[in-house]
Amino acid sequence: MLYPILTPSRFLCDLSGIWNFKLDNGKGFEEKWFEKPLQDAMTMPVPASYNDLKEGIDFRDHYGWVFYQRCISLPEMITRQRVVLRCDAVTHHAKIYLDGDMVCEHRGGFLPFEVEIADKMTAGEHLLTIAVDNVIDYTTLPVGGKGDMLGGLMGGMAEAGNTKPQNHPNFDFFNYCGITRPVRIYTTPESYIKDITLVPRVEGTKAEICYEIETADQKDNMASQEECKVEMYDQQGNLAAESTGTKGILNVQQVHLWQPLNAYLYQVKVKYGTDEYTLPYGVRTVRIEGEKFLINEKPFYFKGYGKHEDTFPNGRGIHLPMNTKDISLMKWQGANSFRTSHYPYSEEMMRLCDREGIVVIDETTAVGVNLQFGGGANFGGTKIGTFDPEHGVKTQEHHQEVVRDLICRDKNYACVVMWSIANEPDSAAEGAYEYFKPLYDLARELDKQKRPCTLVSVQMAEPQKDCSGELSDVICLNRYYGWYFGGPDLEGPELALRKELSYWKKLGKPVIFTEYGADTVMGFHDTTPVMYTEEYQVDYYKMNNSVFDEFSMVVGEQVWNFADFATSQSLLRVQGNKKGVFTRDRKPKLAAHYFRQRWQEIPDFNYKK
Ligand code: GCB
Repeated sequence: MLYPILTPSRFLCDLSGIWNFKLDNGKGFEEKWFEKPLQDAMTMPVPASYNDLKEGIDFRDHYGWVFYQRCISLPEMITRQRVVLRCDAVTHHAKIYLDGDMVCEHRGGFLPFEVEIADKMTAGEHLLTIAVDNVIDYTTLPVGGKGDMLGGLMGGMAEAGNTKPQNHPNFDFFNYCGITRPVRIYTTPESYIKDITLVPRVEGTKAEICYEIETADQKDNMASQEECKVEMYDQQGNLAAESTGTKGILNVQQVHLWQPLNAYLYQVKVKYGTDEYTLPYGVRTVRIEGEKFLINEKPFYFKGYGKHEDTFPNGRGIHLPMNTKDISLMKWQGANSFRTSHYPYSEEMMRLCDREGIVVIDETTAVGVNLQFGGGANFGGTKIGTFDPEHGVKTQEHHQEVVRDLICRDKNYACVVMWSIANEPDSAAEGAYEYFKPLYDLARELDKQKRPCTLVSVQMAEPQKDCSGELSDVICLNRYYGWYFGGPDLEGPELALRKELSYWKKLGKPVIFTEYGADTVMGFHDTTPVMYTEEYQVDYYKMNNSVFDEFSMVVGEQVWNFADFATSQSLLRVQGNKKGVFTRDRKPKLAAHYFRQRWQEIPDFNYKK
């Protein structure tokens, strides 16, 4: 799916701004709020999560639907083209109405969707309503507990007589929702470029970029026979390669590779009939060889983070300045990568990483596929077999949709070097292999670049039983030796970590630590490093890192988390998760300086011999 841009053939209009907004009181659909202007509406910015923007727990924790509304109109000359309304992310379930008619419905809160609206955009003003639902359950990704589920603090409240319907996130981040990324209208000619797929092959100084252009002709709804021209320009604006036809090869003679922290982007200009589209594109290769993760044929070492899209008061709403700041802080430390834990990040962030040379492990929304233990802070969930056909999750079909849509959206980014199919699923449970095998197969079939695939394994899965061992190209481990497991002792956990790594070593695959961390409250200090102090966090990391350094197959360390972030309330969370190496407003804890020193000494390539 192409990112919407302004080109000589395409108009683009951003609908960001202050919209009208109303929480559903249970009557929104019955009274057809989408047919007329919302009564007693509040103001609400788009894009943003709404939760932290007005006061009160009933607002923040609202369960169910909300309605966003505004008027739109288009100049007549624009409506002679194909007109598309595109939402980049609506969390988690959207129904879109134009003048009271539903034009589109979409499930899943972190990937884009679009609908053609030209026939509705007659002269004059039109009422656009987007109804958004935040309910999560056994059918959604991320997974939520069932309405009647007890467990954790929320369970305690239910037991104490609170029967109000509420979400029970089976994951450790606040269930922010709303229209969190831009809503845009764009146009194309009737015959248009629908999609572009680029696959690099590099041989010495030469590169062959295999391309495929999907086109469509609005009139007969089939691929038409307009001429297709593809040109590739280097950063100086010189033509580096060209070809014609919807399928072919771009031959680049002296290729300038995209390198981690040293990005280089070509501009691939596609012309099809009267339509034009330009795609920034980095040429690089990715491959696994034995224990090594090769980028451009050199063994790469991942230094960086698991992150969140989480800021105050935007919630999960897109925050361009913070994206820029985060990458700047990572570079200040010598970090080179992050994982989009636990959902696909905005396309603006992906494009930024392509420009900044930040390496990305790209994750789906599959978090909480683990009914046995609950995600992160949500311990104490009901014991149900995760993949139990009757009582377990019902996410398989939607999971496939998410894998498909993620790869469709992100397949051309040079920054994306691996797909993460899920975070901490119950991957050692009965039925896990049967659940995950088709998802790996699908990802491998859809990604023409054949990037490695992984799932991020939880510590509670016994390594020998974890289906990741067989299915993943790279073993990704979330481990909390010295925090949830053994803390505050660091000696026993050190032995246990070494023992576990000796097992993984036998598989002969690369291993990346995709999470390890300790909650640390900024400003807590002590001469004896006790838990929650900044000193303990540093000691915790020193212990873990020293063990990683002993193992040649450990090819990366991604700390949990880059910054403190908001979560559901629970006894284990002090105004959120405090495992950040930076605070939520991006001030460094002691550990940030420690990692700055360590990572500046670790080269991006050839760290492990
Ligand atoms: C995990 C989860 C992450 C949590 C983290 C924690 O394993 O993947 O979402 O936030 O642990 O801090 O407990």
